[in-house]
Amino acid sequence: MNAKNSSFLSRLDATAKETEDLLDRLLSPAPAGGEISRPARLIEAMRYSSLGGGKRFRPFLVVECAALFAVPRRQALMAGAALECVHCYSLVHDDLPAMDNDALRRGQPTVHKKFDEATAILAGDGLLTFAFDILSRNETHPDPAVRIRLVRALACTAGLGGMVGGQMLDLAAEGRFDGGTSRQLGEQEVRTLQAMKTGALLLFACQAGGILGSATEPQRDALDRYGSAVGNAFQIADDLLDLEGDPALVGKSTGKDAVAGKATMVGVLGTAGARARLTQLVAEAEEALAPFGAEAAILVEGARFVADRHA
Ligand code: GRG
Repeated sequence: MNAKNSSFLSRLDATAKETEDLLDRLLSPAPAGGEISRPARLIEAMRYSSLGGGKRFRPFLVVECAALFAVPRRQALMAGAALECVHCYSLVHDDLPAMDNDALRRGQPTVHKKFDEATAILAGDGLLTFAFDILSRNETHPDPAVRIRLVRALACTAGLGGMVGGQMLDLAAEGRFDGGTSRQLGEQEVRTLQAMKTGALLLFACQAGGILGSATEPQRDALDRYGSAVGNAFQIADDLLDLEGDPALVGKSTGKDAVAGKATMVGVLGTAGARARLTQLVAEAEEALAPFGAEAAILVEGARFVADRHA
């Protein structure tokens, strides 16, 4: 590990710890203002789904993009915590028997295995809606117009035209609604599917920094280009991990994409082609950040981390 890499990892780790502490506070068993009660089994499952694991790379992106505009860290952490709630919900629902049917996540039993299926569905629903509660709080930003922009951007990112839509395309490509016959997608179709299913949340992380910091249009464009490249790279790295990763390091079962007939960039470009695309995406990410100069060095490291990750 070189010095640059170790300083990146310590900043990632610092954001992960702060996000963990914040989620621990926000998801306390006591009801918050406006709530009637927090049922013990539900809050336990929501805490199990969202605490004690995960790289917290999405909150890291929010915090570091927001830092380009000198946004107070506590505000960026709130937006990062909201995004992490959506991410954790997606993992809980993705692991369900009706979706990917996984028994292991982050090296632990998945939520429906640890609790039961109904509780896992409700824990996911609870985390998704809680994300919007977090974004709407004064602590996230004192200006309600900024909070509304965050809420709308996250809703578009997570829903029909973003992650949920991407998951639908993914299941359709597997042949779920077509008698089990998987369909070979072309490169552009796989790109669209992946940009929606995985890329959208990573792109939102970068956009959120700009929204919190009232970025100018050219600055927003730069963050969009960086976020798209990182989102794209993240999924390709994930596809490679599914093919070649060590389940003990990845914390979940691997080798499932080929069995399920999933549409992946590795399937379209081959392993060498996918690796070449990763290198190109890291270069695109770096180039997009050029207007921010040295201030954005940590985000360049972030793009490299995504491409090289082993877990
Ligand atoms: C079920 C609505 C719904 C959506 C599911 C995100 C998603 C859509 C499915 C997850 C499937 C998957 C493994 C996609 C690859 C990208 C991804 C989200 C990997 C896991 O993210 P990490 O590596 O996880 O950031 P940690 O554990 O570090 O938080």
